[in-house]
Amino acid sequence: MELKEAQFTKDFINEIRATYAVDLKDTSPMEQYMALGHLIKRYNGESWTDTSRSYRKNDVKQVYYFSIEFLPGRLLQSNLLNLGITDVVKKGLKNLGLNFDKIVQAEPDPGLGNGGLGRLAACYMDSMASIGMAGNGNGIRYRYGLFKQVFMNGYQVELPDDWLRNGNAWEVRRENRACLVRFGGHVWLQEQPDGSLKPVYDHTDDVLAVPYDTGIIGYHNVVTNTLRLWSAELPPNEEQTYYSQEQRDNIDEITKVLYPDDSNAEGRSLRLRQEYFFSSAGVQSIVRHYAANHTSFKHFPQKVAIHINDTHPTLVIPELMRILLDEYNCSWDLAWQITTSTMSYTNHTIMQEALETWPIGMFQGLLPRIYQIVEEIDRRYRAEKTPVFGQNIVDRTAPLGHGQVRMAYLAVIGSHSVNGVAPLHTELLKKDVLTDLYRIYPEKFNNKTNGIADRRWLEIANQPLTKLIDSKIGKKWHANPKLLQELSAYESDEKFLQQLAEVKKINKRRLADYVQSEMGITIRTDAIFDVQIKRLHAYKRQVLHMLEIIREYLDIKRHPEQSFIPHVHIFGAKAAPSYHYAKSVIKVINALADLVNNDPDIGDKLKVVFIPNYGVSLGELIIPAADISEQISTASKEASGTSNMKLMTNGALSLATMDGANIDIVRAAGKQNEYIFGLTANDVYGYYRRNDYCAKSVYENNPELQRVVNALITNMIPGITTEGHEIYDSLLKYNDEYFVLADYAEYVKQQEKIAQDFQDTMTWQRKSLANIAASGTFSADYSVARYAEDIWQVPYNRILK
Ligand code: GFP
Repeated sequence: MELKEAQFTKDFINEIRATYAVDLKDTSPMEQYMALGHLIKRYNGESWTDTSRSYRKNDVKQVYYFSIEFLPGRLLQSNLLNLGITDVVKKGLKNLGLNFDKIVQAEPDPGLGNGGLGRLAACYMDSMASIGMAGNGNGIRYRYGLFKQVFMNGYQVELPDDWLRNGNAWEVRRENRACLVRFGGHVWLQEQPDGSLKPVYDHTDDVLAVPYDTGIIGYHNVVTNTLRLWSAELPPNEEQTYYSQEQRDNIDEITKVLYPDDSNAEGRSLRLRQEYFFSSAGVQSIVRHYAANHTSFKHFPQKVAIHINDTHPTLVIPELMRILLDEYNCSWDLAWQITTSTMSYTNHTIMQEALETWPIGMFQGLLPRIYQIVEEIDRRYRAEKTPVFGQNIVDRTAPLGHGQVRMAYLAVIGSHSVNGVAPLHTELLKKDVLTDLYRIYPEKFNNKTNGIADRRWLEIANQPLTKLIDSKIGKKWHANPKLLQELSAYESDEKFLQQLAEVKKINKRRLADYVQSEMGITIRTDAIFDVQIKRLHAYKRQVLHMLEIIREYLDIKRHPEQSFIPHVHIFGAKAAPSYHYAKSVIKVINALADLVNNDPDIGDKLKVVFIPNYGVSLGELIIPAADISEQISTASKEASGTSNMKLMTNGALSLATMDGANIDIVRAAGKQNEYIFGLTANDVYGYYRRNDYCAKSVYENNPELQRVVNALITNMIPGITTEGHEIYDSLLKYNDEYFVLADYAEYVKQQEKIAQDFQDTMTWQRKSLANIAASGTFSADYSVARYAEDIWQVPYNRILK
């Protein structure tokens, strides 16, 4: 958009006065941020209105991306960037004597997700708008985001994340679009005069779903899509119904807090209510919008695509069936044909724990009408498929089985497309996790490799690198990130490689300053910054990284005279509150950090930094500073990974197993530019087949490994007791479920190679450049373009091949 500095400063001062009734000099950064947010929202109002109007007027097919998590990160900078007004606003604020960075920091970072799943959804929202595609998000407006993580005595403590305390500058509450969602009660089918059956509901608990919309601004293209987050409230009280405190609390808790754990059984009924709540509200609003402009539902799938991001929103399938059957009198066959043509599903994990199932009793009690529909889907599925595929396979795959509603199976059966998120993952879905359903519906399965919002991870997070790249290849790559490939031409340009090294230094300095001021730890910027940032989970193997730190520590202690390339190990990770083992890992790493960082024999050769409260904003600080990207999951377990892509695009070299999208990164950037080690997925499956993995014998045959692992149970690491034993036992007593010991020796070898190679700056920077240049292919712009072409069948404007 066009904006003159004088106009901006005038508008900004007026906004401050109108909102806070004070002079600029008396405002806090939070107030300045809020005023700026309101102003930008107002500037963009016309384009948001125009986008919605044009979708309606041209009857454009729209995608609705349903996700129980969205991790959008702070929006101020990305909105300025996408509107093309960053410089004017920065200059204007500077001339008013304000500190732009402080204003940026004042924005709360909405933690409406646990990890990669939620961040992917947010990257896709940005890219859908940026390639000019009609793509909307549907999710939950959690009153409290994922907990704020602090460490007390090295233990993770969870504090509430009150992100809405000062209001939310970007959202619009749309009470006039609210709808009712029904839970519980009784339902029966009553015969109508025309012979049809209609459900009659009795004693239901109704909840009002109120949407809050946030405009998702496209990159330099005047498109603004909508992210719609639903909030649960008391229904309008026309009959003066009395609500007890318990009833109020029951409604309130539906959208109170992000369910922070996908591995335990607690709060499962609440989780199911959350899932139906936003699925139902979202589908109701889509159908209402469609019905306002069309008389027949026959062509619904030509106008609407609904995407199920992981199993959580699977109930959009029976919910759309319910609306078509009960409210629009469609026949079952027509409703089913419409529903399956509209729905598509992405699976994000092969971990059994995340394939949701619900006990039938609980499901039926909470959602009686939806259960009837799922039962009928199940009955028809069995009737149709048993004669062709036989009883066994159908029993194994039907939506209902073993007393459970099986969400992943329902999602596959009710969708026309099922995709994994990296080639290996999709293959494993076909061969293992969903293999029976693949036999029945081979045509539904396809791969869509994940992608990232490059512009956030480079242009916002890494401005020094962006400037350097622009100075060489211009700015066209901002809209078409594959053009980063043009950087390859500079691989022998020593001056450029030197500049690349300087950029990395600047980013490392920025992170080092943060670590100094927030954690009181001094780290040297000429050390290797070795970064592992992701959810804490046993399969992601933070423990392997921990063992490496112990090894380096013991090495320096035993050979203090030997030269040692300084190494800083940087972690960012939250553990689900009830995931005991993950919390023990955090405690041990923190205890190890205390030991290492304060040992005078170690000095500044080795440092360990576990930065608390990892999230999108901290990612923006850490990623540009990384030399090494730790992607060390047990092969076959990480569906794709996306931090691997963000780190690559910022010039980090991957220390990685051949898992998820690491494989594709290696293919794109060249194996010689990464550090690859460990078992392959085939090796892991071989162990499963033969059942012959013996962690103990690996341990017994490697004296160095013994020393390292034993450190967990001797008193070497002060301040830990049971935690060290717990990890030790997981490795030896319980036979190392994630093959940490099997991969240890090769991992160490690669770490030693890294230390060696790091000393040759030119060669290192050449490898780093190869990663940056090859990273454009992992832009989410291309990923969503592939979804648009192959799955959703929706048009988009920007040409992307
Ligand atoms: C999950 C998977 C990752 C995958 C993302 C997005 O993320 O491999 O990249 O979903 O598809 F595990 P996490 O919740 O584990 O971060």
